[in-house]
Amino acid sequence: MKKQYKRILITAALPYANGKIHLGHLAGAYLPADIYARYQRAKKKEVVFICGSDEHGVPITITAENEKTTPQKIVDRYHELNKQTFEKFGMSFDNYSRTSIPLHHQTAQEFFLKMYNAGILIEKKEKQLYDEKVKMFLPDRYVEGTCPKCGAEDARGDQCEKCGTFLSPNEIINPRSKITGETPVLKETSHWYFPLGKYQKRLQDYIKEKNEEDGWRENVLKYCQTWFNEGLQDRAVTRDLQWGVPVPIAGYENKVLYVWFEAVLGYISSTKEWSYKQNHQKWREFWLSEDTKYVAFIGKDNVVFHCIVFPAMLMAWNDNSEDKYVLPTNVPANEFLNLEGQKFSKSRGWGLYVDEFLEKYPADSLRYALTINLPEMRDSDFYWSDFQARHNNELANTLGNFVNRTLTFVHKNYNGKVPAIGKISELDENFINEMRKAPEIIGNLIEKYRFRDATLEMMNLARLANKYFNDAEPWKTLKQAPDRCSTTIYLCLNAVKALSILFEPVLPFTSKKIRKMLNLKDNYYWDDASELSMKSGEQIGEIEILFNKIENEFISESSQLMSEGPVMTQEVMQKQTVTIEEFKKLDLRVAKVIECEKVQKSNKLLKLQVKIGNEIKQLVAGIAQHYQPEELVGKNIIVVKNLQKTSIMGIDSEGMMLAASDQNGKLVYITTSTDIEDGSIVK
Ligand code: B3M
Ligand code: ZN
Repeated sequence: MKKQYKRILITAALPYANGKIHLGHLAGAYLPADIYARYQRAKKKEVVFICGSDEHGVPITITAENEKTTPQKIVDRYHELNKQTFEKFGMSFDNYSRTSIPLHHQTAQEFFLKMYNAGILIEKKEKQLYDEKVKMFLPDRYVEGTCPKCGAEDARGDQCEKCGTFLSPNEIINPRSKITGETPVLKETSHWYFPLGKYQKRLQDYIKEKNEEDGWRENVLKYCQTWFNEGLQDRAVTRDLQWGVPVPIAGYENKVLYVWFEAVLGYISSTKEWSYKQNHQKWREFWLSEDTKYVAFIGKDNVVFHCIVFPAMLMAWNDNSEDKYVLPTNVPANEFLNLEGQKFSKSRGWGLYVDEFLEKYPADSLRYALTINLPEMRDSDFYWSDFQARHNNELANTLGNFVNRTLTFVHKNYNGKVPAIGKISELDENFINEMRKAPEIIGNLIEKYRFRDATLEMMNLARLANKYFNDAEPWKTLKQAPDRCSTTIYLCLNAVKALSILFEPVLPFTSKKIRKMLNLKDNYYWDDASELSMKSGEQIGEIEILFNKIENEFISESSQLMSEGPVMTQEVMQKQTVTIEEFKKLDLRVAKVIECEKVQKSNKLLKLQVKIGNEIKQLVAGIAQHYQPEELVGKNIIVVKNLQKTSIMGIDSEGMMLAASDQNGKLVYITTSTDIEDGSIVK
């Protein structure tokens, strides 16, 4: 028997406030969490949906050092920015907090002290890496070097990005200080450890029980099993750092709590903040009750912290307190979203920032394209061409078209009033049945965290509705059989209403527009989607176009931005150090432009034929706003000759020309100071 819960607590991973939100973040944790929250609200469940900025830890201080500013400035900037981006994207958080607030510090310290006073924590003296130049210990990402597992040369002290292995700085081979590049020395320090191993059996039982109850994802279970197989180890919960939550005991004045120890507690402090803002104590009902279903949405890289570390911390608290915290009922972690076949990577400058994306395209189109393609079982990809096709063929041509043709028909032939329902034919009956079933089918998929499939079903209903409209041919029956016609249109209007409800979790902005067009309130119940509840004789609202087509040219220019270096490189961003071997992989050459012309239908692109020694190559470059084609002919430029071939607006590009923006924003090509023969190697 499925347990019946009184309320639902939903959390989404707290993003580090050291950078902007990109598409990978959305697909990992935020979009699924929002769909789930919106659906549960429509089911009239008592829901609280919690998030906030993770403002501590080495990722923040390193960003501050790179940008020569303070951690406070960094977190202030990104907290605001990310909060606004989430709003524009339609995230319906009940509270978006930050871990730098005093309430969070208190909450985290209270947890630490509870464990400390109960004698759970163990103090250990040990040698850790230390940078003598800046007189500082080097925890986590302050160390870089060779990965002991896969040999990658740029592994970070906390994790190797290449093979995903979690590491500790002492395991890194040939360690370097991230601050000075120097080889660190070993120096003694002391820290408090949480004995995770002691909880292993209970954690395994806990996951087994919750999996039986709520069906955990296979991939999540697999990650946990790997940890259990290796045997859980003691984990340090303090760090030699200045930035963070101070360790509240004597002798530890210069240390802070490990960011992962306190960040997960940010869910609790953010819920408290939500409560206190409204003068109630509801956070207690949500967190300290067995009647709460707690669902924690995260990306796969955070599984161990949410399925193992956090539950163990809550167990430790619960063993020593009257107040007992609820443990996650499920942790539906997603795999990664890649971009055009490559991993998102801040350090490599490959990614798409959400705020920049939303300046060009509607949030709902992005929500739809991402949801239909969520990495629920395995990694998936965002492709521009897919985004365009989803928007044009599904949102505009299927959903938008059905809503538009129905409402236009009502305005034109029924004075904008809901017509009456007459006798039901077999065709009508079948359509009514499909509408009846949809809320439950879609709802069940959402309850099972299968958001892709749920969205397919939503769009199927829109397809079916279009087919019904076609088969019923109201434009013919209008004169020949008016009663048939009004029944058809009455049912279509109910289908439009159903779609406004069922699509709302994925397309909240569109749903709102549809409801306005129908003159309906935004407050509804999910199951109303299956009722024929439109009232005959009532006036509907004005028609608005839901989705304008995205033209090829527009999308090509967006993807052009990426193929020349993604949108995110416009930001001041510290690029990762490369080795000389890595640099040598680039085949940079002097090339002579022999032909140059504008790319048709684009105002940004030029097509060039360049001569590199005895080879001719074709390049497409985004510099049409900066040069007339004839200005480039005969010039020597520098090109990356061995760049993977790509197609831009259907034209092959076999390399890349180098250019730099001047102080006026003009993109100028790079050349040599004397006229060198084309084909010469640039080194
Ligand atoms: N800030 C890591 C991340 O942004 C971390 C999540 C914290 S959840 C409590 O991926
Ligand atoms: Zn590795």
